[in-house]
Amino acid sequence: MATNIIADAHILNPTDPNFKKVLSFLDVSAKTIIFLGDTFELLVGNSSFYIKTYRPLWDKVKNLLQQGTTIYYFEGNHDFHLKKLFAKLFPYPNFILVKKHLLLTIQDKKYLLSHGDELFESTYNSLVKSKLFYFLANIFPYSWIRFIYSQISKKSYRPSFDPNKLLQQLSPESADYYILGHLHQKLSFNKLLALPSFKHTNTYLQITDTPNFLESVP
Ligand SMILES: [Mn+2]
Repeated sequence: MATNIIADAHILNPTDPNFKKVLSFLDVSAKTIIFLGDTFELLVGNSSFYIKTYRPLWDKVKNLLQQGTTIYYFEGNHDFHLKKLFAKLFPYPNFILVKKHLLLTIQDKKYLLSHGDELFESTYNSLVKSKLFYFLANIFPYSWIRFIYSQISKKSYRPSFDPNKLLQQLSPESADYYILGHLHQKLSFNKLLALPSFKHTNTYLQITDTPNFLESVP
């Protein structure tokens, strides 16, 4: 059975057509589902606003977890500090929150997965992912988070990159494939695979014995 991965869905709000696409993606049968970061345009901290707003998605994920699907949720640079929120929503051992990267073995091959933002130095990233901001994110009302976010997030889209350099940065961890999101661009370069943004392409990566890009969600 397959492992299905999406990256950069950037769900804006529950009326975003993209929200429905993510729900349909969850209908594709899989043993393991991986959200590889930036699933939401903004999901930071533990606000009950998120629980109400995205209820259909949480219900679907919960159902899958109860049926035995393994779900990994990688934090990106738009969705992070989610430990408390997800501990509340998904108290299941087969729900795994990943803050940076993870080495997974799938059908005897080693995959190093990361949203990818950790490979790019950014003051924005180190600031908002700091412990201080984690603390603030969990006590501030949602409207404050949104305001702060709008002030500091502007630079965080579509980084320019050199695939050789990325591979060099990743290579200390040995793997058969390195899988990233964040670049918003489909890339297949030696062992490096980057997912295009799900938001713009409806594309996901399916791993069976090898990884394959699948171009649409039913
Ligand atoms: Mn990103």
